[in-house]
Amino acid sequence: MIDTGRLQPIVLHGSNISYFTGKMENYFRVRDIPYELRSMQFPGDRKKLEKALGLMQMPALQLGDGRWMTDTTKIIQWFEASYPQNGLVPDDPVQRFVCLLLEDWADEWWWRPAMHYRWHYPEGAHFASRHLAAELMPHVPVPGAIKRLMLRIRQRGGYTTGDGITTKSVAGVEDLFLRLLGQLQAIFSDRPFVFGDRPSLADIALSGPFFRHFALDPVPLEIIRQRAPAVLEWVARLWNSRMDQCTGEWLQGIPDDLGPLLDDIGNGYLPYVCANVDAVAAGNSRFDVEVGGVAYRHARYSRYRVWCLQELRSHYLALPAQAQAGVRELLEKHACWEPLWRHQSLPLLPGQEQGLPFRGDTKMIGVNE
Ligand SMILES: N[C@@H](CCC(=O)N[C@@H](CS)C(=O)NCC(=O)O)C(=O)O
Repeated sequence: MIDTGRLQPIVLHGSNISYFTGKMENYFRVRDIPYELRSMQFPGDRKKLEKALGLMQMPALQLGDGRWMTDTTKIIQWFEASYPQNGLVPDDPVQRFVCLLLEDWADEWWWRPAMHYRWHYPEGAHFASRHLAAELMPHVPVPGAIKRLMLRIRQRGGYTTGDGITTKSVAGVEDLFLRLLGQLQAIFSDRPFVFGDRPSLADIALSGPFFRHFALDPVPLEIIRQRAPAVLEWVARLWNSRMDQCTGEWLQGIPDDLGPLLDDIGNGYLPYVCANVDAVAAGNSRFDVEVGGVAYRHARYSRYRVWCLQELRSHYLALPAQAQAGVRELLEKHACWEPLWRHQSLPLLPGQEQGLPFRGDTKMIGVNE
């Protein structure tokens, strides 16, 4: 177990069916860092977190010395820098970059399909609205049926139909998920984790969409059972893994079966990120974009994702020259290079997100802002 005594007690405020809370829990378990999960309570926690962190998003972490933290990506980077032994980011610089790219993609691109499966289908919306109303809003003095309805309207309006998905694009969004399952089924039939015999940050990031969404919500869970049982095994394997007990090694190089994931990043995710940059630069809080054969209408812009692109560029620029050449070749092969650098300058706010993980400036998607 890592000796985090000076940081204890670590309290993770979130929900036990939340995407990013689930990612953080997988991280703490794999690194064997003790934590207590506490359900956020609304509306009270909103004001408290806005004051402490500058914004309210889930999860929020409180350290024993009273400091609050936000943003799983930066929180994990902070813990990894504080406890570098047996870390989750491979030493090989090319693998390291790919690992960070996969993290960003798992965080940002799979959010929408995960929310779609949860809130579009009555069985998902019924389960999740009941659960969240009871977990997060037990003291709100309105009837349960109203709370559940409010949650459904908020989540759909914020993250599914309100974030670009139309009746015409549902089939395309679901095809993305089916394709991902095929790709991951091949990977996890070959080896236990994305980069070999030990978990990496890429596995932790993929636990965001999978642990509390795809492998929990009724509709996608049944699809996984039927089509991708090796993925279901991986979800449980990761949850039950402890880095300190892992004797396995990471692979050498980038395995060929990661190629299809990179192709999808280059043809779907990064072109979407570029369209988001255009929208932010133009001050359009909504935009239309067609990527990877799926048309999104009135997607919400995200200032946070402009910063994510900047982060990916910084990770690349921080690589040693020889590794930069190798990464560039790989990214070019999978259509990722051009969109990564398409915009010469990025429309960031002054000092945007420089306070992370102790203070945030923008939410991933500014619903209700
Ligand atoms: N980049 C953030 C994203 C966190 C996030 O967006 N969490 C969702 C819930 S899982 C949220 O708080 N959404 C804000 C809202 O619904 O108001 C992270 O990595 O922690």
